Amino acid sequence: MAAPAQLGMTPPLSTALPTESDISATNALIEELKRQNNYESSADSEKRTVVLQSLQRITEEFVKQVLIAQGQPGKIATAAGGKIFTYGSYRLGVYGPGSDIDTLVVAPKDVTLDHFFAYFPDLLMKMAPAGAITELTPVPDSFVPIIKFEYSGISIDLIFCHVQLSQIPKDLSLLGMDMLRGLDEKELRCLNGTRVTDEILTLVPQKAVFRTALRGIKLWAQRRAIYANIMGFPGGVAWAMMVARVCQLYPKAAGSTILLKFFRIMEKWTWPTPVQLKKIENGPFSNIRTWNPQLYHGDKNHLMPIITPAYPSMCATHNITRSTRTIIQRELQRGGDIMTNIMEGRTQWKELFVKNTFFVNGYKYYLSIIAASTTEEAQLIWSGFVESKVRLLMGFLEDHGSIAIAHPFNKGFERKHKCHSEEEVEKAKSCLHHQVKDASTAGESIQNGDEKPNGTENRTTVYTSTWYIGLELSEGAKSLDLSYQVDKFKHDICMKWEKFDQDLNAINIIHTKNCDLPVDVFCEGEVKPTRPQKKKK
Ligand code: 3AT
Ligand code: MN
Ligand code: MN
Repeated sequence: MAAPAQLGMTPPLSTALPTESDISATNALIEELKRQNNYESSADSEKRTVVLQSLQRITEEFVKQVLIAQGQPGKIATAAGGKIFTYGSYRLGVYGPGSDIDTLVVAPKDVTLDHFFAYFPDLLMKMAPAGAITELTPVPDSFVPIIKFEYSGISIDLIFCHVQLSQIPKDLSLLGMDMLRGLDEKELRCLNGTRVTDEILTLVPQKAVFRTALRGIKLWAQRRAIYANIMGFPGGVAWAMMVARVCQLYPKAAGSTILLKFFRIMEKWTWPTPVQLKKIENGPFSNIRTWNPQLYHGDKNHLMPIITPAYPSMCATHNITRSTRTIIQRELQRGGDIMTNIMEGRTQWKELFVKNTFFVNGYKYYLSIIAASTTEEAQLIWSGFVESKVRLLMGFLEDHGSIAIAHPFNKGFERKHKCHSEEEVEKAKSCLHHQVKDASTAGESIQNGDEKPNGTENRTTVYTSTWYIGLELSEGAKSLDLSYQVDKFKHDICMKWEKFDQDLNAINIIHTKNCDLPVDVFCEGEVKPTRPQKKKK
């Protein structure tokens, strides 16, 4: 039998087959992942298949209706077809019970994005079983225009792209470059998710091994709070590419071995050498740029570049900062040490997945970044904007002489506050100390289910989202005056936003000592830091 073609830009480091103990460690990993509720039941997976079949039928009907409205004969409109593709964790085969299905609708050339938003929501409501579609939210103006909804309780992220074909064959493939012809940058972005996931899968030697290892890495990264592209950590695609690269280097290895090698290789990686799964391709399109640190100054600044394989190759980790790189490297080291112990039988998998201690035993000082609005709709947009800018504040903080590390928590916290007077509204927006101390000074925090519509009893609800940055001070740091950085972020970035509305939105940044952290950032069983006892004189 001919040796399989080499996957990856360098030959494997080892083609050794797994030993018995590698296999039993892998089985133990799968058992632990099951205990941690990482796999979905086959009945629930079957439900996903049914939903996707329905979305395929709705897509075909959508294309047909648009073309008929354009005056095409019914026969041609019906034959034009349309096809759905998936990307994200569903496509990679590493989804769990709570995962969404990231889905792309591909239509023929005469069907446009405007048609997608004009027709698809109505068709969903008409063609899906009664009551199956809920929380339907079209977001046409986002970076990637999207229709979000739940279908039979499964979250769907639906995006759209057309290609330069008048008929979509049932076996259409988006690999290669043929389908990129005539697309603008925005359209390319929509095809990109599917193209990247499909290509990653073709570049790993054993898909099942890759999936098991990636499930392990994703769970580890989530528990350690280093999973979130928007906050300066790798996202799902970046973690997948790192694992895929290790799979290429150990093509015959079992999942447990991949995890051990993952930590050892990534910990010692000589950044900014990029992680890439194949050579970067150049395409025939002069208007499309691919990642190239020799050519582009911006690309040279990437600290831990992980490059997507599908043309046009891009850096999936351009958000990583000096601080988050340090945090990631510490976690890789911790993970590597635990992995060695697991493989040598000295500890168990669950130790790798122990939750982070960002709040419990993290920092003495935190910054709380609070975005607030007086309506839920306004807050959705405002908090999304502020979240996408938190990394800029991290950059300002990193440039401050007294700060060694500005460590963001990977998720924001959403809260609601009932206010009984204008004064309380202002307080809830501007000073959130009441979360910690006295609820009555700036509106009560609303518990789930305790909500009354605005207006009753003269109440206003204030919606807030808060992100936390832990501050590690430089050696010998004395002053922690961050007013310049904070003001620049507030006034020059957040409040300069073209949609900023003084009557609806507010932004505030406050210093928070560990003992002043609100209780809801702690989970059951976690002990909140307490105020040090005052020394008696
Ligand atoms: P889950 O199992 O769904 O939690 P996932 O890896 O599928 O994990 P997402 O559904 O959040 O994660 O994202 C799937 C892909 O969608 C990843 C990325 O290519 C794209 N994506 C997600 N969020 C954004 C965003 N804000 N902007 C651009 N692309 C995004
Ligand atoms: Mn997803
Ligand atoms: Mn998604």
